[in-house]
Amino acid sequence: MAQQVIKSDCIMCINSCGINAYVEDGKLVKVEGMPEHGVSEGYICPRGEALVEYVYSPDRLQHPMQKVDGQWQRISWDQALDTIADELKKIKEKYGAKALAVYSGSLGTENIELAGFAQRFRGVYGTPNLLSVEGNCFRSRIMARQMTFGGYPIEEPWNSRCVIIWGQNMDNSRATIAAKIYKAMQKGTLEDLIVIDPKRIPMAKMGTHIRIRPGTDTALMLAMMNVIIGEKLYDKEFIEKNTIGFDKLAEHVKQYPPEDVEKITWVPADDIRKISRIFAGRKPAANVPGTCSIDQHINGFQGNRAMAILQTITGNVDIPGSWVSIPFLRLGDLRVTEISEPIGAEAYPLFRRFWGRTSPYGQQVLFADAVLDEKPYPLKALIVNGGNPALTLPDSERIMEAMRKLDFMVVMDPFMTETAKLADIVLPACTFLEKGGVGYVYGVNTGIPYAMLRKKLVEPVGESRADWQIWTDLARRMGYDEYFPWNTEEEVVDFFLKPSGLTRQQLEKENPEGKFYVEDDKKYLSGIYRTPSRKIEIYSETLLENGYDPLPFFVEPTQSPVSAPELAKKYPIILTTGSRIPQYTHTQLRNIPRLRKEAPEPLAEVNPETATRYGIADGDMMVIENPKGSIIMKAHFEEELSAGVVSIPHGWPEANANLLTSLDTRDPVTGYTEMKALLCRIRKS
Ligand SMILES: Nc1nc2c(c(=O)[nH]1)N[C@H]1C(S)=C(S)[C@@H](COP(=O)(O)OP(=O)(O)OC[C@H]3O[C@@H](n4cnc5c(=O)[nH]c(N)nc54)[C@H](O)[C@@H]3O)O[C@H]1N2
Ligand SMILES: Nc1nc2c(c(=O)[nH]1)N[C@H]1C(S)=C(S)[C@@H](COP(=O)(O)OP(=O)(O)OC[C@H]3O[C@@H](n4cnc5c(=O)[nH]c(N)nc54)[C@H](O)[C@@H]3O)O[C@H]1N2
Ligand code: SF4
Ligand SMILES: [Mo]
Repeated sequence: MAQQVIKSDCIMCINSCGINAYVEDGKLVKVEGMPEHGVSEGYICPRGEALVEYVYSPDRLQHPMQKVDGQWQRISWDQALDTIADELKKIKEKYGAKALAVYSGSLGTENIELAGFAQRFRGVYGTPNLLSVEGNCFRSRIMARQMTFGGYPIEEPWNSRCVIIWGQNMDNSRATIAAKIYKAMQKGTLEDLIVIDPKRIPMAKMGTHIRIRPGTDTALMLAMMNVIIGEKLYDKEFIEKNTIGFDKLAEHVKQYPPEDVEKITWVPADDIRKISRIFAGRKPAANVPGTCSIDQHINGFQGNRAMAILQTITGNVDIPGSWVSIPFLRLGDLRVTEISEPIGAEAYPLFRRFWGRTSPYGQQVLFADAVLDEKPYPLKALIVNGGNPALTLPDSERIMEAMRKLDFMVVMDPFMTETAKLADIVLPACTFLEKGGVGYVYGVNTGIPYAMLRKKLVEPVGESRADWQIWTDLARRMGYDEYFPWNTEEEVVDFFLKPSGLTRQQLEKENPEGKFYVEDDKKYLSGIYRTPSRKIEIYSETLLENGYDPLPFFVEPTQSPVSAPELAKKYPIILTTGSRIPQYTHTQLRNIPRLRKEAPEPLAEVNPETATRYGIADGDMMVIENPKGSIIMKAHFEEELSAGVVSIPHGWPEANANLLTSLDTRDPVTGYTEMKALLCRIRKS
């Protein structure tokens, strides 16, 4: 039997680990970590190991399907694409192009081809409504850093002497960075690791654990600045040379003395002083925020701003091991100029653009308002490409109600997801293992962008097709041929690689394992701040002009014992959602037997003392309810989690965390909703 070992990458999550794929007679038989990969260095997680079962899952969609009188019927690709093209033309004629929304899920971050073609299509069709997970994940931090530094410096904890991790269980969610941090600890270059988390996660056991009340990180950051400025531990020279607004900050943070902030955060004042002194005293140092756990709060944007400023006043900017500016991999751009404004542009103008820089996204959390209440204008049709928003957006009931009301809905996915079930037409997309592409590990994971060729390992299962192919075929039926000239995967890859200076041939022959985009010693960009003042803007006139606070401040979560004491009497437990486990990515992979065996059901983590108070034993089925709704999960005793807190995973259809979250309370700058600090009550089921 002819066995080949093919070097490719895994994009089940943002780590984009290198894989050695074993292919025998055209079948994928085994997947291992790739030791030569510059970033993952052989690491692979349980999801990566399960890729054979994933690609050949009996649940894969085999052919296009259309819902007729509530029943799914098999149709041909021609029928499917003709119908979609007809419907989209009708929508455009009747309501205008912006009545269509295209939704691209977390896959859109890792899968450049998918994101690029979705953007191309919606641009040519003429709708500004590209909706994406960036409406509740990551863009908040990008915006906050851009607004402070004029660009997006990334943290480089593996080169730091001191690292503070704010709400990230890296062992489960960012394992390749965790590995680099552990290495730095072993070498002794990383002297102090501080973990801010309501749970004493494994990494916290290797350093200083700060047990925080969920939703209060911003208060802690402000108190740290109070200490650092009060004790004159800041970097005076750096501040004078590079920043504006420090004096105003110094005055502002006087409102946050450690003794007061202890009451807000549950962190003892002495601990606040201690970590402030350590952080200010060990240069280079880096704050590392969880990928979404600082974002998904009522004031998450200001939390991200506070973090950027804390980083700045200690002079930890643009030196190795701090927050540094690095190049991005330059890739072919498929965007088409937009002619109208998406939903959210009015309510969250800075989320859409500032300083003339426009984001491609509408605000997804307004999707249901647009469909159900026609605010700010009606959305009538939806194409979902690589996401499962029926389960992953807040308030699933309202989201599903909106999806049911649409005139027309299409889902492209390898599986019949909860979202696909609500569609009119489902198109079988093949997985990343069945198509070629550009593998791109962002510099945020490595310090230097890393590129490789993603190989087509096997032929697409059933009639499934690559996303680029689906978009291209549809576009040509709509008469958009000139915008979609690509005929082969190779042409698509060449298009994306062209501006990078890398070539397909080079990545195929010389560097099948991939390569760093630039040399290590050439990666740092100089400290030029492209803000209006050309300085780091501690005090932001841009925020002020737009009606926001120019300096970060703390806001209590909407549901908290402090902001809503009456509610807290009925719902006395703090609820945080969405902690990652290694077996699953969001809603995906629950149907893969080997992963399901490892993590058979959703577990609600609860401190034993808290559970016992409510008559709940370890392993009991437990009702978790709040004003939004009620779900049932198995109680899992977790000594390391703070008393009074319940932590639940998201992505389980049978116990959907987003029946407990709301679309209504939103960060005033970004529109992000609250997922990490809510209230609930618990009882035995
Ligand atoms: N295995 C796996 N990995 C993934 C994903 C996945 O689905 N599965 N998803 C990817 C994506 S899209 C994202 S956004 C990231 C998410 O990554 P992160 O946002 O970094 O999430 P986690 O690593 O799960 O860590 C969350 C931690 O925050 C703590 N926490 C909860 N609330 C608060 C709070 O208010 N303050 C503080 N300080 N801590 C809090 C929790 O106890 C938990 O330890 O993971 C990525 N990686
Ligand atoms: N309560 C709560 N909710 C949350 C979070 C939380 O912490 N708490 N986290 C939020 C965050 S940070 C994020 S990023 C979102 C993620 O939200 P989503 O992106 O909606 O979640 P996924 O389940 O990853 O959906 C990806 C879909 O793409 C499909 N897919 C896989 N490969 C391909 C492909 O090649 N082509 C196509 N067309 N489809 C493909 C998968 O089968 C899956 O259905 O969830 C958010 N939801
Ligand atoms: S951590 Fe796991 S799922 Fe994520 S890219 Fe690596 S192997 Fe794939
Ligand atoms: Mo995310």
